[in-house]
Amino acid sequence: VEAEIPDEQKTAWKKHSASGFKNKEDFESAAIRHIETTLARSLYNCDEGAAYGGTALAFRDRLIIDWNKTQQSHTFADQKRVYYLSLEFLMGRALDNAMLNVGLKDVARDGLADLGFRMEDVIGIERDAALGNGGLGRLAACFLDSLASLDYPAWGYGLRYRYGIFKQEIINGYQVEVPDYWLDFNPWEFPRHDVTVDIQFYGHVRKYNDENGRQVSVWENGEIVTANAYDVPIPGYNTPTTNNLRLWSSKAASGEFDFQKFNSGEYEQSVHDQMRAETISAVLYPNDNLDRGKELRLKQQYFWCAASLHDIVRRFKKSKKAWKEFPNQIAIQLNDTHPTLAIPELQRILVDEEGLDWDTAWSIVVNTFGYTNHTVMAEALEKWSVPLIQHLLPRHLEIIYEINLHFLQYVERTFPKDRDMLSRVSIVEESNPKMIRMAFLAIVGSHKVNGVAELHSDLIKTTIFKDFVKIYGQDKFTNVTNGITPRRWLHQANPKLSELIASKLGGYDFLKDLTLLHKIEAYADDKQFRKAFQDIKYANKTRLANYIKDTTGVKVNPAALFDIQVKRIHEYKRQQLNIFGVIHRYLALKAMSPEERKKMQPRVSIFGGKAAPGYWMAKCIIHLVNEVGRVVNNDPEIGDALKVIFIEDYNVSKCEIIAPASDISEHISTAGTEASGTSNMKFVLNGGLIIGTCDGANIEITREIGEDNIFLFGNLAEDVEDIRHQHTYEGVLIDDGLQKVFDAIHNGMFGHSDEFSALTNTVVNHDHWLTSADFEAYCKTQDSIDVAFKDQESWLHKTIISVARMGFFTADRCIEEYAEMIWNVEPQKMKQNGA
Ligand code: CR6
Repeated sequence: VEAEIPDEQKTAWKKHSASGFKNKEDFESAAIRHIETTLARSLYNCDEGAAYGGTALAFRDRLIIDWNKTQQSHTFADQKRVYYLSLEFLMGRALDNAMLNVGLKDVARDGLADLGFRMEDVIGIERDAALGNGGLGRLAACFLDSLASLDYPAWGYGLRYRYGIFKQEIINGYQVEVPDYWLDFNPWEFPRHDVTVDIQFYGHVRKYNDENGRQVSVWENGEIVTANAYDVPIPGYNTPTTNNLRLWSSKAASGEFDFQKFNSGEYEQSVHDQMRAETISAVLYPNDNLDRGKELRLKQQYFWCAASLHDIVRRFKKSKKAWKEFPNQIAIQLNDTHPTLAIPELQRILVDEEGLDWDTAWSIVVNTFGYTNHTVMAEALEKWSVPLIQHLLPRHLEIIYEINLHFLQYVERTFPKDRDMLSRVSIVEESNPKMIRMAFLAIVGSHKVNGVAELHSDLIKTTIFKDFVKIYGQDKFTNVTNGITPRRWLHQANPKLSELIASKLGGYDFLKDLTLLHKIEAYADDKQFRKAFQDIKYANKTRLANYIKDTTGVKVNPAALFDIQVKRIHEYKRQQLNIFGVIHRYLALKAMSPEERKKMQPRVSIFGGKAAPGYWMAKCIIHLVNEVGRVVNNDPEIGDALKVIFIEDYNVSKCEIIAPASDISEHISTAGTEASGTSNMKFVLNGGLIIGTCDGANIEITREIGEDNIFLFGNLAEDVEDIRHQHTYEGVLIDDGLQKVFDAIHNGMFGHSDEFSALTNTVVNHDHWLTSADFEAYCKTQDSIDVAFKDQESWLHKTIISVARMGFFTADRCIEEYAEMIWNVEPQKMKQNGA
């Protein structure tokens, strides 16, 4: 292609070809140009918002230059690419990350200072890109950062929701949801009006025999919606590699905006059609670990899968390679079962549109896909009703049935004596209505299935997917323990700690090889290092204390023990255990003499997290936390001994302030329910310790950092089922301490007790989440934390050792494991000049 371009053209082009700024002067010139022209502001009306806009646009220009070079280089190299399909990408803010990854934050800081702005204020203007619910979406964002940082040729594919996760307001102690219209000004996306895909829904399947007598299926007469691409550049750290996150937005197909109707006065109807099409990508479903089976959600899933696959296939076809090369060129990872329709969709493209025979097509499909499972909880496992799929995607339903038929025939041949096996593993559940089990379809259509922490990966093999291990063997199932990007979660969120580590390690190499952290273990007993480490923690706690003062009006003492639980509110995550424990502590403090109280370790209990709008119990928990805070924080007897804070609207950018400020963080899910958890990793990496159950990645964190450095408690996963059985047959035994907490609630200590009866009743009636069974151990462990915290020297020793041993939990390690075990892809390094 290059040879075809005349030299004069090349010269003219190269003379003016954009190059990114590298110094302060050029940054200022780029920012001011954008402020004056793109934003139409001047010296006299440039506020912080405009300063942010100019800075962001200057950096976007830089990223786009590297983005173009990366895409060119990947196309020329013509090697295998990874596509990460995720309905959620919880990116948070982009500016700080972009500045750090391209290594120009200091340049921008100086430039902004010249223009009269403080870097922190400018960064604070940006709205979070909150296109996710919790861990699953944030994991996808961390993976994109690692893929780019390690130079893997990789794209993310997602939906461009007009509304991300709702904004949470707390009004009179209750959660109120407010829409998050985040696209007002988003300099980080590039609309690609030329990249569109028409997506079909509904319609019917027509069959005929072609000239060779082969039966052909055509899916026709459906409703068409157009998918429009928006590209978000993903810069790697300290590398020119800049990958792409492609988000699809829905709009009415141009042919569909019916000019007939328009002209004949049915203007309203034609606008209505337009709006209906746009509804598909309008909102992110706000449920975490819960499947609700809504038709619009299925439409979202197909719309996004079909658009992404069309794009991937289009790119592959340009290479003119044979179809059997498809899995050697392309790896597609399914982030949970949300993109499972990509499996029958690729089969449909290969068989119906490209004319491959079923078996050839199917082997391409299976070798292309990998599936990551993120939960064992029944209520989160996706199922779609057969009548719904029949209506919306008639051809896909046929294909799913045929996939199932081939699969069941294989199972029958392999296990001729086990009749029950067939109904247990069938992709179609014989219920009324019949349901498609998406996880089963995902397993059958993928060559590898992985869980996200060791315990979780073991559990899926022994519980929900047990039969599939028998059918396919152990090798199809594997584990990739989750990780986090140290760029955002150490360097960006905790620059002072990053700097301290770099000062001992002789540079920032650890940000790309986190195992290098082990070298700071040598400083765990170094007086000066300890002092510096402690001062950083104190400064981070002060920063959070100031934030709390500004947003809630409550003054907390940074010298107190900061005990933090921030994550989605969910019964299985057991914020109720935490708040009942807080009440228990409050009652104990009230029963003491002032002298005794003075001797107690002061504590600030901090909560944060959103409840799904339809999740009543989770909302009750939020309300109780706020009511307890109201009472405790205003109790003059208590003073600094205990404060209870609920941080409103927890999100990624708030986590960046919160994670560096913990002494203790809580990861206390009922054993066997939290697949991995990733905030546990963020807190320890930032010099905090954990109170936790033997669940998810807590177990591996313990193995890495040592049992002495974590506060574990509670029943084990293997005993949970037995205890639940006991509850059913013998009733729930309510712990004495917990009973006192319930009495206080019932006596109205925290307002109208009716408001909380659902919360206490569920413990008394079933206690499915073992709140009572684990209560005593939880409180005792909290007491032991008070004692341990008093010995600050030993506490510092524990925290430093823990940081030093967190190397394993980098998302870079995850990506390398996926690349080797599942994708079989290699990095593609560009030269520093991007050639
Ligand atoms: N809710 C798990 O619950 C895990 C993440 C990412 C979750 C959590 O333990 O760390 O995925 N599962 O693997 C789902 O979303 C289904 C989550 O974030």
